Amino acid sequence: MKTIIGKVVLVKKNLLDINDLSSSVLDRVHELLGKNVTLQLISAHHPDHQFSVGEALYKVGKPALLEDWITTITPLTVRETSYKVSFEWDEVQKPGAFIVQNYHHSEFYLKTLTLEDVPGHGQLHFVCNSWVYPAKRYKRDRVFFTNKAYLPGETPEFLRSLRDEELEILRGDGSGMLEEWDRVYDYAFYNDLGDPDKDVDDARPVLGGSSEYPYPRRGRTGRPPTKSDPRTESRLPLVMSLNIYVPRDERFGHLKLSDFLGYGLKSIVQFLAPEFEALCDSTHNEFDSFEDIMKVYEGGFKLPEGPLLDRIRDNIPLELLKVLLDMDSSGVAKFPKPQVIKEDKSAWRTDEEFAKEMLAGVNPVKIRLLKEFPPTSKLDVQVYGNQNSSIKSHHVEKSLHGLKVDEALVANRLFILDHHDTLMPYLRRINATENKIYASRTLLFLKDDGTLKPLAIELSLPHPGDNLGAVSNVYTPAENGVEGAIWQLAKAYVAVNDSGIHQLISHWLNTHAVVEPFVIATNRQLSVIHPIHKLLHPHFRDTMNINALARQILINGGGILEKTVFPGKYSMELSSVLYKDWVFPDQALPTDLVKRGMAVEDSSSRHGLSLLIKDYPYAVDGLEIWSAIKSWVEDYCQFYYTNDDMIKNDTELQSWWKELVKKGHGDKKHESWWPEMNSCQDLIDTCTTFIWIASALHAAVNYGQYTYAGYSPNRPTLSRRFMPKPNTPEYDELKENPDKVFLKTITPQLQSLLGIALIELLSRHSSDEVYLGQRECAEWTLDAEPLNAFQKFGTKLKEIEERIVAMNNDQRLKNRRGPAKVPYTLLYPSSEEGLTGKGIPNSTAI
Ligand SMILES: *[C@@H]1O[C@H](CO)[C@@H](O)[C@H](O)[C@H]1NC(C)=O
Ligand SMILES: *[C@@H]1O[C@H](CO)[C@@H](O)[C@H](O)[C@H]1NC(C)=O
Ligand SMILES: *[C@@H]1O[C@H](CO)[C@@H](O)[C@H](O)[C@H]1NC(C)=O
Ligand SMILES: *[C@@H]1O[C@H](CO)[C@@H](O)[C@H](O)[C@H]1NC(C)=O
Ligand SMILES: CC(=O)N[C@H]1CO[C@H](CO)[C@@H](O)[C@@H]1O
Ligand SMILES: [Fe+2]
Repeated sequence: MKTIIGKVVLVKKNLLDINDLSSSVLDRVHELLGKNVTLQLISAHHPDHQFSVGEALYKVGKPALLEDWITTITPLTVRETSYKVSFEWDEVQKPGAFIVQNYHHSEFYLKTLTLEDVPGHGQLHFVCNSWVYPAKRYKRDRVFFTNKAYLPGETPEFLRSLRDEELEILRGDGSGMLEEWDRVYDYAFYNDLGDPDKDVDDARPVLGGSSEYPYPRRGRTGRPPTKSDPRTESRLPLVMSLNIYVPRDERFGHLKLSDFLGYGLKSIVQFLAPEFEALCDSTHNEFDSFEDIMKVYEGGFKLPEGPLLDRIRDNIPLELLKVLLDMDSSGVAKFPKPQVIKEDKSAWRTDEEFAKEMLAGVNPVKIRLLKEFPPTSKLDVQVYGNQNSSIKSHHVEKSLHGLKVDEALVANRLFILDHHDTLMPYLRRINATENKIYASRTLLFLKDDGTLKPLAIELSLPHPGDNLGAVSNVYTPAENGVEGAIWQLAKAYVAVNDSGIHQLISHWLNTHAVVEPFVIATNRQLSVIHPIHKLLHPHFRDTMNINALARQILINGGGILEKTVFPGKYSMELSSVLYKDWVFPDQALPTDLVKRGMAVEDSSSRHGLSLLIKDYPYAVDGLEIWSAIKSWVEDYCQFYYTNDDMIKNDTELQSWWKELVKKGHGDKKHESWWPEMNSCQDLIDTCTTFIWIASALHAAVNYGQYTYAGYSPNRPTLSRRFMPKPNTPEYDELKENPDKVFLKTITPQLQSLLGIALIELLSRHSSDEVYLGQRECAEWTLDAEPLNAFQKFGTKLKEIEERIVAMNNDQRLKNRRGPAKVPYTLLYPSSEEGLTGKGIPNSTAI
């Protein structure tokens, strides 16, 4: 009998949860009563051991105790504690897995087990990263595997049944309400956003499961249905929102800012929102001047005394208020100054900055090459009438530097930000609310110096008669007088439009929502020892958790999103309509750029693409990151799969892909929308696109929110009046006091503050963020070649950082800074903690 010494690293619960100090005391009591934590190694049967058919192929060793739980005083500074464990071992085979039993009172977070010297094998690592609850919570044992990756067909015989059983546990049986300690990954529709039991007005359509409202699936929670509508799931009370079910290991497992963020979001909603509408009506809810707005950032802004301020003071600890609203006890708020106004307070008003932000702002993913003039509509003529653009050559030719429209078209110098077709079908309903918006088209011209200038903005409303088309007005640039004021307003309407589409589509739908089915399908179908599970897992971190929280308080009926973006209660419904256009392979950056006409294929160029606007910072940096991800994925996949048959033969991989398409994105299961999974290339393309979406694409549209929209006049989220028409009192007011009219039109004061507080939270990096090219645990796999390839990936990302810095300092690249002098860093891979406007975390985590 030999002894193998092991080291277990874990985090006790009381360290993560300051409200639960009693758990450590109770654990000690249990320990004194002889109830403890045991580990048992699992190996193959001894080769010369006889066993009959049907007998388990593996052998479970004797239980070994975690030693010194009582005497190991939990240090308060270091979060992890390590324990010694001594196994008695007489097998020849090395262990391939272990079982852990927790007989304590409370759960702990098990990080790793390291066996120091396995006879004949040396050191052996088990990477666990999982919450282990008291044994009575589980029907079957908790099993963890070594860090060697195995394809299903190559799994050692004795681990095979354990591998399958573990997946069965994770899939669950599809029934019952899921509890805190459960680990089940299952699918559900977005049917928990509304609350029909409260009021008809609080009901929302079920998103997902119908051709009218297709949607990606979310994680199932199994809460009972509402009384009024059996198809709608009941909601958790707001005070419970942080307890919404997600599989245990998907919850923020770390003592970090994101816990704090969750708490912060909840506080904003719980204590600010209820009074909100009443307050907005009863208070003078306008900024009176741009100086007034500046006070928000310069420390002179005070919330009016009244119920809101009282509520805030009574309910939110001062410490939290400081972080959330930068507010002191007297109600004076002071937000950090967003970068867009740091260097120059008024550069945001220029046409150049307006256009530059379409290439290097927070929503750089919508601009397209204009291929026909005037722009046309794809809306159904029978329903909507003629929705083609009313922009004429005479509107734009004065600004084309001597070119005719046709010449500019042929020279690929006309671009468009087109928000016409998307919103037109919703305009009547939205305009019947307090929000007044237009469908918009913005035409731009590519100048010789590589920058864009806006040529014309068309704002359209539906004709009052059915299918009679659009009523449109075209505005062209003007600097002074009332024309100048009108032009500023026209740009603001476009910005309102763009900020709503940004938040709902570019951000929420195209990253957060579409990623979740991948998280679910992977955990259900690919074992933790499957190499593709190991590849993708880092990119899942916190996504289910933040999405669950979002359903509770952000995107729900009456939540912050509906309050702050222009489609109001139709917001989520609109995102469902746009999901109809979402196609997975088109999310690959090169494909997206080509589809938008922003690049053409060109095998002689770097990355095989030639950009039509050479200085398009999102695309330039994005392609670098894209190709770094791609080579990493190639190196990794080619190590495990040496031919296409291995892909077809991999049963887990095939079930995974089938389930993702048929269930996870089950409303888009048409095969032509998806790549097949028959070759190494299919796998590489799929994993590259997924990693791109979850990491870089999300970073590009998320972490710049405060930079650009933290100053609401630059990216207002609401518009409340239409454009003033000549010979009206509003037009006269515009002549006299254009700023005042501007401020009366865009997002009002309190909604602005709510919005600023929200995006400040969302733009932050937490202290324990893990960036692209980094791993939390160096022993994440045993296989040497993937480890080397990963190192190469990290080195490449460092080189990209240097290149980005150099480009940002290059005066010739005018779009990298623009008039507001904000360097483009949203795809700069690493970052520090906080509000930095850069960094690509591995996953869609906030
Ligand atoms: C819109 O323009 C396209 C392209 O010129 C044309 O084919 C179509 O008939 C126009 N639609 C209407 C309703 O006039
Ligand atoms: C915003 O965009 C949508 C479609 O993308 C459009 O229908 C809507 O009218 C736009 N709103 C404004 C204010 O221009
Ligand atoms: C695929 O599976 C079949 C049957 O299990 C096996 O005979 C074949 O060798 C496998 N091919 C590859 C490339 O792994
Ligand atoms: C970050 O992303 C890389 C690239 O795929 C991944 O290998 C790594 O594990 C991730 N880090 C963590 C721990 O999330
Ligand atoms: C200008 C405009 O189209 N306004 C319309 C907005 O919606 C309301 C309600 O449908 C109409 O009455 C307005 O005419
Ligand atoms: Fe996000």
